[in-house]
Formats: sequence, C-alpha cells, structure tokens
Amino acid sequence: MSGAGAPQITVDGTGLRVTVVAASWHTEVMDGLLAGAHRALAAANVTHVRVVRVPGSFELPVAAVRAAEHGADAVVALGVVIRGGTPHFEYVCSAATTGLTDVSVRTGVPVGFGVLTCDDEQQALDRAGLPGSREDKGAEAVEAAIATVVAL
Ligand code: DLZ
Repeated sequence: MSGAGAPQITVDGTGLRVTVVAASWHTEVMDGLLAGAHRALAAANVTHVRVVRVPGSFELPVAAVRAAEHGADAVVALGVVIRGGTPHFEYVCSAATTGLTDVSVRTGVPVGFGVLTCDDEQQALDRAGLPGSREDKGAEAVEAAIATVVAL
C-alpha cells in the first residue's frame, strides 16, 4: 500500500478464486493497473484468476455482483475516470464507488477498489504501476481484497 499511513500488507491467497473486473477507458493506464494486479496475484499465490472486461467504470458494479454471486472469493475492480468539462465525471465516479460498495456489503464478498478518479491523465499515470509511476493501485487493490478475505 502507499500514501501517508498506509499499512504494509503481505498476503497469501493460495486456493482463492479471484475475479478482476476491469473497465476499458484510458488504455495505457488500464494496462498498467491490470499488469500490477497480475503481479500481486502471482505474488500472493493466486492461480484461479478470471478477468472480465467491461466498457466503462459505470459497468463495474454489475460485473462485480455477477462474479460475487457466482463463486468468486474476492473481486478486484479496476478503472480510470478522468475529469472532463462536464459533470459526467461525478456521476461515473459516484456510480462506481456506491455500486461497488453495495456489491461488497450485500454479498459479503470483498471488493478491492482499484478505480482511479483523477483530475488529469498524469495523475492516473503516476498511480498506474507503470515504469516511472509512483504508485501501483492495481496491485494495492488485489492486496486489500485478499487481505480482507483472509481476515474474515
Ligand atoms: C462516458 C464516459 C466518460 C466521459 N468518461 C469515462 C472515464 O473517464 N472512465 C470510464 O471508465 N468511463 C467513462 N465513460 C464511460 C462510462 O463509464 C460508461 O461506460 C458509459 O456511460 C456507458 O454506460
């Protein structure tokens, strides 16, 4: 984990089934988030991995609930929303955060939140786990989801 006060988490997800639901907007950043998620899954010994691609972050909750209701032990949601000139940003961010929280609480299946909500593309690239990025939010979302499964 990264950021002020973030814990260092070591996770072992041996035997867990993890579904990664990933939006498709902002390809370069999404490629980084997905690569980081795969690195963290491998480091945690997770071999049962399914990746479901959806068009945008607005569609993440429906993919997450489907995965949670069909046997996933944990779900990891990845997306990138970048502020534009209209209020659309707020609506997409709100739908994704509220929807994913609702999926997690309602199903009891932990959902790792790897949705970047950024003012510009540079902020997203800085967090994408790419060479030169400061942070790796795809990996962090995996670690949080697996740590929560293990804690419960
Ligand atoms: C429409 C839209 C816009 C403007 N921006 C983004 C974005 O930055 N990131 C993202 O993941 N999705 C975006 N979308 C698409 C919506 O999430 C959704 O796919 C469409 O509104 C169709 O339901």
